[in-house]
Amino acid sequence: MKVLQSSFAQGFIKMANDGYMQGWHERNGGNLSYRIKEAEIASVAEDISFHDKYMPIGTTVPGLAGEFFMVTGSGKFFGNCSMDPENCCGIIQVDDSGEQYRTVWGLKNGGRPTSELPTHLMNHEVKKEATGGAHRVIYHCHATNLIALTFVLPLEDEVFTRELWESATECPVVFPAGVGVVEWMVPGGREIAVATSKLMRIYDVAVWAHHGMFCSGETFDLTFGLAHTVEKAAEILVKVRSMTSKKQQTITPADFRKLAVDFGVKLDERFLY
Ligand code: 2HA
Ligand code: ZN
Repeated sequence: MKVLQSSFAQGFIKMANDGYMQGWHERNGGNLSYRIKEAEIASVAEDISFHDKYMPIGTTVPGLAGEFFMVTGSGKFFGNCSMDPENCCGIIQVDDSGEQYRTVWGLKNGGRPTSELPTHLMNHEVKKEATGGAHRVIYHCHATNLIALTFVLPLEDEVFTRELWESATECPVVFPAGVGVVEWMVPGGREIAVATSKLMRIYDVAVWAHHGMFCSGETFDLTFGLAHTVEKAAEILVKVRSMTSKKQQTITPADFRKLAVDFGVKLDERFLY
């Protein structure tokens, strides 16, 4: 089978387009990666070529040795992924040392994987271990309202988690572990990758101050839905704060504890201050 006939590639491209339609991917903003299953890569073997040379990842991910990833390309526009997937997206393989990758499909005309490859792969490595291999999708988007909040809320996990949870009842059910916050850092390198993957050990969402968010999940639907839920809550909070500096009423810590019992989720008391 050709890569573009596979359900994983079609799901990848649909998610990129869904994010674009939300307005979270201006120009070349954002990036997406998917850790491909063994059976999936075997099913597209006829379309894979091992002729490209290995390039440095920019960090070391020994836990991902030999794994294949579908990724968006550096400088490529999410809005073009569905129209021109072989140029805008690619499949890469990590080498046995976890220090290099090679392109085995797509990224035509000398394209390279996303500039955030170190963060994507370090997140994948952490999540693969933390979820027993269940998480396969890492998604970075420039969600407008969440970015706006990073200018007005203290950059603390406890504050972002609690404010987002209060903004929509479903939030603590969708991201019961909460969200982590990375202070402003230069994007694209190893340092921000280390800071982000540290948070990803605990959370499925990491906020990048004045930049965007990273989400991790099992499937394209769940990962996109997670980003969508976080951004919807952020939008509600932006509207509330635009109307008033003081909430008349809200969801209280006691309410969250009741919700946790009924929905069978564990909410860390750290967020129920
Ligand atoms: O341009 O979003 O963080 C891609 C990015 C970098
Ligand atoms: Zn970005």
